[in-house]
Amino acid sequence: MTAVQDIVGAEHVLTDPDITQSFGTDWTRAWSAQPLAVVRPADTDQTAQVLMACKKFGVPVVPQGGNTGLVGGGIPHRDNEAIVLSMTRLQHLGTVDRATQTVDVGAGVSLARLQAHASAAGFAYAVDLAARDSATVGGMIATNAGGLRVVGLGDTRQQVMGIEAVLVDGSILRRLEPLAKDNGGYNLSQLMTGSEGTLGVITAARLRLVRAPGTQYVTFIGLADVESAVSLVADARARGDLTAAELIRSEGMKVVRQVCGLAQPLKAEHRVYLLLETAELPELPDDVDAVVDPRMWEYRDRQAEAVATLGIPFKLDVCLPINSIAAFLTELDTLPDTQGREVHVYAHLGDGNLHINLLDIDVEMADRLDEQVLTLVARYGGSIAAEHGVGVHKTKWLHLSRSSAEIATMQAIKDTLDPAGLLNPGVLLP
Ligand code: FAD
Ligand code: 2HG
Ligand code: ZN
Repeated sequence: MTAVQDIVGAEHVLTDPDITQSFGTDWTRAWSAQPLAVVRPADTDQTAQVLMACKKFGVPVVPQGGNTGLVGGGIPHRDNEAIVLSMTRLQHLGTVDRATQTVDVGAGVSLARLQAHASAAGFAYAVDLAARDSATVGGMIATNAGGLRVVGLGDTRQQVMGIEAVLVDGSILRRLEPLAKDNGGYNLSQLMTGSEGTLGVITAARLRLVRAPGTQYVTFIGLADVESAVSLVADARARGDLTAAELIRSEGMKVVRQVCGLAQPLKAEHRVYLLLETAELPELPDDVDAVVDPRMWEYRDRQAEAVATLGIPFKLDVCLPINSIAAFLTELDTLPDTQGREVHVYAHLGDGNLHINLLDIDVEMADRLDEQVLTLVARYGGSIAAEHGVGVHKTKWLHLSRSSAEIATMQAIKDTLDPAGLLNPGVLLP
């Protein structure tokens, strides 16, 4: 540890188990292991030196941002085996470049800080998610975070113009210039995007900004079934001003109201609730139970928090062709291990992205649920990892969404960039 203390300063190498424990436990509390130490570099050069020291001594490294990931990818997996490389000190926020509508940002900047910075310059950052106060730019790029506005503005990958990342041997890949065209070979920034800390450590990024939104209408609609919600999303899409289309099932509505003390927002209770964010008021049938109010976002934003208050949630994050969602949900509710249980489903419906949460699930049942639900997803032509990544949770199931040729290619890239397998071992690849 002395070698690393000499690089970052003793005060930035945390070894007291009472302090490091929280860095070794994920947001859901489903995964936990004691880090060897938590190392907090101040900048790119220190990150490179720490990685070189870890390579020299053969110590595995788990890059970590805000530790809000939901697939166990940002914490060690065995006690006292790996260091956590906490990137939150990289807080650089460049001046917004108005001519290119871009900004360069340190990996440790939180989403909320980035959004405030963009807004102060008259722009917006396209990606938004409920963990905005803690999730970092580095973590969002590493997971290719999606969130609430993908249907209108795209995912993180679509905002990344270039990144700076450090490889395990300490070499630095830097592509931070605001160039709209730059076809010099493979796009290594996009290779790092979504690599979940397995190929390199992201230290900074050049991100696209979008125009600040004008008036947005948030319409919250109670519906009898998912088919009606999908049909309203299609109508809103066709008008071309849809920026968000989110769904909550009745179980989630009940829990968020109970846990967060929120009022019943509509005249009656419904099986399904749809939130549409649009620039013009959407056209709805006359007799529909709906309200137009930006505060309706809270019912959707607080779903994860509400369900986690009731216990350690079992989570799956999957993507389906949107027209298959109603049929998929009918089958989901009748699987051997979901039948008779409350299955909490909330969704970025516009993207076909469902979040499935169940409570009181032990390890064996979790394994059976993984198999039953993810096999069903594959049968519908969906993705087993929509926006949270593969992490440690889904490595075993990657073959359901990727061919053996694709997995072998990914493994070859991993072996080339990290031959000793020191970066985030056990994550993403089986
Ligand atoms: P961490 O959790 O610290 O790490 C996540 C992964 O990235 C790990 O594999 C880690 O090793 C790697 N990593 C972190 N930093 C770096 C770095 N600098 N270089 C290389 N690798 C790195 N996600 C969505 O996509 N959409 C949502 O709507 C959404 N909503 C959420 C709501 C709540 C309440 C919570 C708790 C989480 C939500 N998430 C959502 C999941 C999570 O916020 C995202 O995955 C986010 O991108 C993680 O960022 P982080 O900084 O916390 O990363
Ligand atoms: C959301 O969209 C997040 O609310 C969290 O991605 C998903 O809690 C979850 O399963
Ligand atoms: Zn989500």
